[in-house]
Amino acid sequence: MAHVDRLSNVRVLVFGGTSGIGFAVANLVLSKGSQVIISGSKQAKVDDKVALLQSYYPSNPASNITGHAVDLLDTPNLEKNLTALFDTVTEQGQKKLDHIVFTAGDALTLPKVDNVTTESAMLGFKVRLQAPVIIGKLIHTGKYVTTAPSSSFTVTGGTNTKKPMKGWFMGASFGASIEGCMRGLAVDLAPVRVNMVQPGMIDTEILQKFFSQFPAETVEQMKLTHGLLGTIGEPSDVAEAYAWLMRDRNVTGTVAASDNGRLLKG
Ligand SMILES: NC(=O)c1ccc[n+]([C@@H]2O[C@H](COP(=O)([O-])OP(=O)(O)OC[C@H]3O[C@@H](n4cnc5c(N)ncnc54)[C@H](OP(=O)(O)O)[C@@H]3O)[C@@H](O)[C@H]2O)c1
Ligand SMILES: *[C@@H]1O[C@H](CO)[C@@H](O)[C@H](O)[C@H]1NC(C)=O
Ligand SMILES: *[C@@H]1O[C@H](CO)[C@@H](O)[C@H](O)[C@H]1NC(C)=O
Ligand SMILES: *[C@@H]1O[C@H](CO)[C@@H](O)[C@H](O)[C@H]1NC(C)=O
Ligand SMILES: CC(=O)N[C@H]1CO[C@H](CO)[C@@H](O)[C@@H]1O
Repeated sequence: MAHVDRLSNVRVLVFGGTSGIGFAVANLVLSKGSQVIISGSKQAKVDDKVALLQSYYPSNPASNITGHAVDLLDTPNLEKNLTALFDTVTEQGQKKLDHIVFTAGDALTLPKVDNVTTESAMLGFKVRLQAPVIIGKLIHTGKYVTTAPSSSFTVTGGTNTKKPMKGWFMGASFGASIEGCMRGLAVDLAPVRVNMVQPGMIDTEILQKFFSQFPAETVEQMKLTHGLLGTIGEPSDVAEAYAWLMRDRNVTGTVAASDNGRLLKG
C-alpha cells in the first residue's frame, strides 16, 4: 500500500507557534497538508505570523491557517481563557483537534542560588508547567481532541534539565517538572499520546536574547563547543522531532532529543 503522510488532513494546534521552534513546527505540518492553528500571547503578532505562513503556501485556503492569542502568564484566567480557545478552534468540540504542540516559553526567569526567593522560584513554572497542566485537563475531557493513538500532545523540555549550565538550577527545575508531567499525562491521557522534545541550542529569538548579554566571540565559542557537531540547530531541524512524535502512533511517554549530542560533550 502506498505510504500516506499522517500529517495530511489533520488539525494541529501550536502554542508558541508565533516564533522560533513552534513557528517551524507550524510551517512543517502546513507543508504536509495539515490545518494549523497557532497561538501566542498577543493577537497582533499572531495575525502577522498567520499572514507570513499563508504567504509561504499561497494555494492553501485561508481556513487552513488561523491563529488565536492567549496570554499564558495570565494565571488567574488561564483555565477560562484556554477553555475559550479550545471551544473556538473546535467549534464547541464539533471539529476536534488531532495534535497539540506546546513550545510556548516566556523570557527565562533564572533566579540564582544566592538570592532566589520562594516567589521568584515559581515564576518559571507559569507558562512552561501550569499551561501544559491545564491543556492536559482539557484534553482529558475528550471534548476537544480525538481520543485515539492517532492524537498527540507534545511538550518541550531542554538539555539543561540533565546537564545544567552554571546558574541554571531553576531552569533545570522547571525543565524536570514538565518532563515528569509529560510521563504522568502519557499514563492519564492514554490512548492520546504524550511526549516531549528536548532541543539543544536552537537558533531562535529566545536564544538571540540570551546571547545578547555576551560578547560576540563568547557567542561564537558557545555555538562551536555547545555539542559534538560544531554548530547549533535551526528551528526546521528540531521541528522534525515534533513531526515524528505526531506521526508515529506507537510512541508515548518518551523524550525525543535534537540536541547536537550536548549531553555527550565533555
Ligand atoms: N531555542 C533554544 O535554544 C531552546 C533550547 C531548549 C529549550 N527551549 C525552549 O523551547 C521553547 C520554545 O523556544 P523558542 O526558542 O522557540 O522561543 P521563542 O522563539 O522565543 O518562542 C517562544 C514562543 O512562546 C510564546 N510565548 C511566550 N510567552 C507567552 C505567553 N505569556 N503566552 C503565550 N505564549 C507565549 C511566544 O509567543 P509571543 O511572542 O507571540 O507571545 C513564542 O511563540 C521555550 O520554552 C524554550 O525555553 C529553547
Ligand atoms: C487544507 O486542509 C485540508 C484538511 O486538513 C486538507 O485536506 C487540504 O489538503 C489542505 N490544503 C492544502 C493546500 O494543504
Ligand atoms: C540576584 O543576583 C543577581 C546577580 O547574581 C542580580 O543580577 C539580580 O538582580 C539579583 N536579584 C535580586 C532579586 O536581588
Ligand atoms: C502501533 O499503532 C498502530 C496504529 O495505532 C496499531 O495498529 C498497532 O497495533 C500498534 N502496534 C503496537 C505494537 O502497539
Ligand atoms: C487572550 C484572552 O483571551 N484573554 C482574556 C482572558 O480572560 C480575561 C478575563 O475574562 C479577559 O479579559 C482576557 O481578554
